[in-house]
Amino acid sequence: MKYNPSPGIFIGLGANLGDPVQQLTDALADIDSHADIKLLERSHFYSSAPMGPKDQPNYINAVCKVSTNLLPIDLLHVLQAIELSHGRVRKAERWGARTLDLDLLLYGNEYIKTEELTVPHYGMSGREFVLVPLFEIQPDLIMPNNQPIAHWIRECDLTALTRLMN
Ligand code: ROI
Repeated sequence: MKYNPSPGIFIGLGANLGDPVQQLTDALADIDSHADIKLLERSHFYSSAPMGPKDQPNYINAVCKVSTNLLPIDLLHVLQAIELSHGRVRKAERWGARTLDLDLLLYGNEYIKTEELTVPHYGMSGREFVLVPLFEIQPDLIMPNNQPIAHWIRECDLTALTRLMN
């Protein structure tokens, strides 16, 4: 079913190890320099308290909007390659700290559920560090349950989220 009248392809970025601002900056440059991907928009960077285990540094988060002729699974593989090139090590620990996390949030109006990929990304609802930057670049977004993104943000705790200047 079509839920979004102005569909786009959105990627969530997050990091909390090393130099997170630099990692996000480099990741955006990598995304944009890929032959099959064009970076259309990016949000500000946000500092956010960790969701999950609290014994880890705050995260830097952002969202970007791209256009691409890659299929969702191929886009995912590009994002995973960029994660690895930035030193991401896939650890057994769930919800642990990471040098770079790139999540395919939305791919137009597509619903995908395979072993490798779930789109819309399962971790959007209730996550202010995803929804607020997404709202910044696409305030008219209609979410998969047909509610405006502003409704989803109303359900979030925004107290531990700070917009950075870059
Ligand atoms: N918490 C925040 N604030 N930002 C993230 O990007 C993030 N990513 C994760 C978990 C560990 C769930 N917590 C997070 O994967």
